Amino acid sequence: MPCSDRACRIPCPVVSVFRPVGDESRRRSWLRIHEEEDGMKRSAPLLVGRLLLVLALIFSMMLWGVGRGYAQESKECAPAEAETPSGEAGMASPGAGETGGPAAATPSAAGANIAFLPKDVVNNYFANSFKGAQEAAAELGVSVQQVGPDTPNAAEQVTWIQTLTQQGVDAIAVSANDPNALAPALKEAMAKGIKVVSFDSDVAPDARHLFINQADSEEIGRIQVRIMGRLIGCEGKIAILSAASTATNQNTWIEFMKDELSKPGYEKMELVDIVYGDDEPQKSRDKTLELLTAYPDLKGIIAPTSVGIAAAAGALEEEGRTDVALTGLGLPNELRQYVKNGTIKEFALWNPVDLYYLTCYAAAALVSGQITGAPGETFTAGRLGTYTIGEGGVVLLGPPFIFNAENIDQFDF
Ligand code: RAM
Repeated sequence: MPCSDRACRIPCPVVSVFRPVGDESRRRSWLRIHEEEDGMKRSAPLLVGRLLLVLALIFSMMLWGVGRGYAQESKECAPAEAETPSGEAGMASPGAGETGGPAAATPSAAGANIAFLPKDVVNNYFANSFKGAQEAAAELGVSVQQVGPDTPNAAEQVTWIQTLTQQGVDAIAVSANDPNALAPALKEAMAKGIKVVSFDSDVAPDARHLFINQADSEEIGRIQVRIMGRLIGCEGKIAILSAASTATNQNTWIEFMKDELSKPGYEKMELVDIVYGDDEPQKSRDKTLELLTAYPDLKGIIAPTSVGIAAAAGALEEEGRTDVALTGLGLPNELRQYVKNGTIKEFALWNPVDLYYLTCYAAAALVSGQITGAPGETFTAGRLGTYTIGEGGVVLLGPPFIFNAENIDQFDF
């Protein structure tokens, strides 16, 4: 009988991602846990002496692995029931994007002007993914623009919201550097008839019509701790390198990381610090180096930010700190070299191009009046299929991906 993720912990499940071929691959990805056959169970019954020898060998290998900062096995620290509501191979169900059944009418917002206002326009996560909005815009006959600060800055986002409101755009899609600081300006925009969609990083719920969430926030938070647990054998000091201290998305994920760490199985993992690199490469690098200095026996860093994880990877590589495990959220195109040279073994993300694509469709559906943002309403997002608005006006893109050396070359974003 193969080892079940919930039933046993050693030998460990190997987590990998696969994408189905053809159009389906553009709509949905799944994460599956391929359970490795238990070698001992495949083998013929062993003599007691041989068994003891094997166990002693495994034990000493584990000790060696933990000693150098990496477990040689993909050991899960704690069962994953809480974050697997659908039971789909250990990951959250998309909860939206369902296809099949009668499709909702295509929104007619032709001619609308939709403005995207990301945390900043320099970050590749936003800059390179805007093409998803452009793709949707071409299909919908709407026009899109992306504007915003050069560095993540809530005050500058407020100024941009005011400018866009004066320009009379039809919709603003915003990834917030601060959920509350942006709220008054967004409410003013809404009062003038502008549709407001938050994506990636939410604003206060009464300051937008919809939030397009890239994946279940709880799952995003927990999965990063679970990966780290596997990497360090569930033991050692870890730190979080975040983005802005006010960023809604990172702060939400960090709360779920802390909750995951409070579960039985993580007793020997200690979160010693949370630092903020503000999604700026140099600051993120400096914060990484400060962590290494402050905690010489640090075993791992979780960076739930694409800017942070790339900067941390560069710093660890330069410092030759192969004893410090690194995971978090990042762009395959920015982390490929670090995955190939072993600095990062696994990290997570979703498809940010699809996030822009979906956000554009949602904004158009609001502008056309097809939806108002109420839970239960549905809209169709082109190649991604039909989505249903959930509680709190939240739409989920889908489950997160896990990237590793085996699959990273399949992704180009
Ligand atoms: C950075 C930003 C963004 C986040 C990604 C993972 O690019 O902080 O908001 O979603 O990382």
